[in-house]
Amino acid sequence: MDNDATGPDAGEEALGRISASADTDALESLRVEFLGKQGSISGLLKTLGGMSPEDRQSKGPLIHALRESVTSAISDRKAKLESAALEARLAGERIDLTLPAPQAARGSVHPVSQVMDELAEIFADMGFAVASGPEIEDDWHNFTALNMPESHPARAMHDTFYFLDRNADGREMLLRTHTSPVQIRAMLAVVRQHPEGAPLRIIAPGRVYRSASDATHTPMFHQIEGLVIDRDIHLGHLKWTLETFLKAFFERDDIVLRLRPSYFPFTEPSVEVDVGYSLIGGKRVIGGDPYGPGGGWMEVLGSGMVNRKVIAAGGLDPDVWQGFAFGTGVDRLAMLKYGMDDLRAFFDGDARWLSHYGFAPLDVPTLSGGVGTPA
Ligand code: 2NL
Repeated sequence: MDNDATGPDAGEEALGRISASADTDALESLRVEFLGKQGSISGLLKTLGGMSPEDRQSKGPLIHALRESVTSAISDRKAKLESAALEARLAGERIDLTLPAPQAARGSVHPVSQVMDELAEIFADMGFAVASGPEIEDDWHNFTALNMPESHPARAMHDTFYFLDRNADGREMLLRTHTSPVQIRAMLAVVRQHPEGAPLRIIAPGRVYRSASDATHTPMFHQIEGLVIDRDIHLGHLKWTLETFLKAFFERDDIVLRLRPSYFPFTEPSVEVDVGYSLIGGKRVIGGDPYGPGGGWMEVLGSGMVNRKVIAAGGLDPDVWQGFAFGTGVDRLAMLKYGMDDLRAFFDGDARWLSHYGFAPLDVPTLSGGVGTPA
């Protein structure tokens, strides 16, 4: 047997074919051809067994060296082909950072939520806590405790949604028509916690329900009420509190209030609070001179000194404790501050309305951006 299979030519040819292999598949067939079970170099290794000791001594090292050089040539080529494939992939998949980023869908905060946050912030600065309570109420908390006994004409004026069944105490159940029951519950809760039962400073914002539906009334709307109970509280405290609140909310110092006598069953005396408006660019804007051209008064709040009967219903002695209370519509406040003209659109759930009037999700409830804010 001649030594062409192990000679320099055979080795060179194998190494040349390996370095010329175009891809890993071609390389793998070469590996099988040379080093596989039936491979040519494996065949040479097998011939060693049948050789004379002299032949084995002279050819053995050559055959082993050939196997080694082919093995390492294959693994070198394999690494090269793989890194070339990776380079090609990276070149093909390169990201163009100059392309415009895809638009991420962004939610926005509903103006009612924004205004509720603003109100909580303003009243927190004046020492008020936020109270909440059930939207499904009984007629005692919603009416009776507020000096509206059964068959009181004011009950009929509320267009109440009633449930068919009464509760375990035999009370009629209803959707609360105002947030006043929250304040009754807050008074009773404080009385349970402290023998004194007061003082108390709370606001109660939330959803309320009345069976009315037209351009300016939706069956569900939002109200905020405030209640202060302490010793020696009088109308002056009420006026200062509302004036401070309205100036902060509408972000103007030139806000004037007009208090008119009124009637609510739960307050005595009761006052309706008007605020002066003026014209900016043909639009009515809160603040400015109500007696100037196009100016006037707009009713924004109802309020009064808490009726003695309501103080007593809250578990307090009306000879010791006095208080004032007020209430207004959150939706209407939002319309006045941010310039919407149709209440119904508030609750249509039309995303286009939200993108027009909504607020960025991460906007803190800073008090800025109302239509009346001078540029
Ligand atoms: C309005 C008027 C008002 C109150 C609400 C109240 C609550 C308690 C005791 C006494 Cl617990 N009063 N709330 C007082 C006066 C007016 O709301 O026009 N609301 C939209």
